[in-house]
Amino acid sequence: MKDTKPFPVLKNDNLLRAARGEVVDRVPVWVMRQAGRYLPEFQELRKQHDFFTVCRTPELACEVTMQPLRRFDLDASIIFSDILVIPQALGLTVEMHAGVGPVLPQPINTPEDLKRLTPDGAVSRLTYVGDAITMMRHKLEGKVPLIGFTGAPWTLMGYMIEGGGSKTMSKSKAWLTDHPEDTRLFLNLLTDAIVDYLEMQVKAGAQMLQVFESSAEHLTKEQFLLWAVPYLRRIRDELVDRLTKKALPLVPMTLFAKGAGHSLKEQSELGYDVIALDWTVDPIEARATVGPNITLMGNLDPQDMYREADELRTLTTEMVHKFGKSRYIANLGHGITPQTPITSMEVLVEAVHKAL
Ligand code: 1CP
Repeated sequence: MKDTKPFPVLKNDNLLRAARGEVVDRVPVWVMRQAGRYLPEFQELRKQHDFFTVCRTPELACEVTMQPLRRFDLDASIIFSDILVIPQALGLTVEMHAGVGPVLPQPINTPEDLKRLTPDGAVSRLTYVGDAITMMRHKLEGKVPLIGFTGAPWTLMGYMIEGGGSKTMSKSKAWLTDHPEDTRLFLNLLTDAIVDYLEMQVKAGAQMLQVFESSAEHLTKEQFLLWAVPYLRRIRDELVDRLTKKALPLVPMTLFAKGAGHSLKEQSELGYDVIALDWTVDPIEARATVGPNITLMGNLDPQDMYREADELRTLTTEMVHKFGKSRYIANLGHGITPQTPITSMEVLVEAVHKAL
């Protein structure tokens, strides 16, 4: 039976206040992939359960989501799942291979293959994510806000064509020139599924949303503006429209377009509340580019987590000083990597909170 009790009152809302440009008690900090392989308790649980079983079983997804919060004084939680649950809901098989990452054994090779996708009712095959979100809101007891997320259209299209991660994305990039009309169809199909999916997450209790355009790094600026930006805009516009019409909470949204530091101005004009930066972007330049009315998130180099504690502390403090206390959420510039020492997370979180 569905839990319909009201959610516990939020005690630490610094993340949401930072996203809305309100005054914070302390700079909020969380870490992309904060639940994951660098945690021994995650490794332990993964020995017993397949990756997508964890995603599909709300009790397990909540347990993993909770793991980093037990160890570190973080200001946000992010529901445990993966961006590739949308391709699964669209009818593709996705397997998680140890040491390799996601593998899609029957990728989309030609425009003809798009007929294999099953967009009708796709969101109804993702209700397990909503169930995990609702359960997690109760288990959090209002400690910190819960973030929901999705992959963005270009990034998802890439995995679906390449059949997994790719260093060059050469097949998907070939579509942009060889099949521009089918590319538009594909990206629009994904955009529709994403809007449904995000609306469902808000209904389930997500208090903030993040859109991961992780494969933006493969596009030229011109391609990013043509093949990513219009769909990112549509996601934001249609979601706001739906949430407003249905009197659902207008939760803050973050856009993380990795490798698209060349287009921060354009990103800042899409309506997202927060723009996440990868580590190649200079905080001072980013602020000058986007102006004062948008929140920035980031952007420590994940490799800095392998430095000595003193060095990491200094780098983190310097970063927070550059961004400042208003309209800022501290994070890494991409996901935390599997060999990161646990102590580095402790140093990072403490240094952020003490910096200002
Ligand atoms: O075996 C394992 O346990 C696999 C490791 C793992 C984990 C812990 C994968 C495989 N996904 C995840 C969880 C995950 N994925 C989260 C959980 C919430 C959190 O704590 O942050 C999130 C937000 C994601 C999102 C995700 N998956 C992205 C976008 C963010 C990013 O890193 O750019 C991408 C690109 C993926 C695909 C994916 N899933 C897993 C891997 C190893 C990858 C990347 C593969 C590649 O292309 O190299």
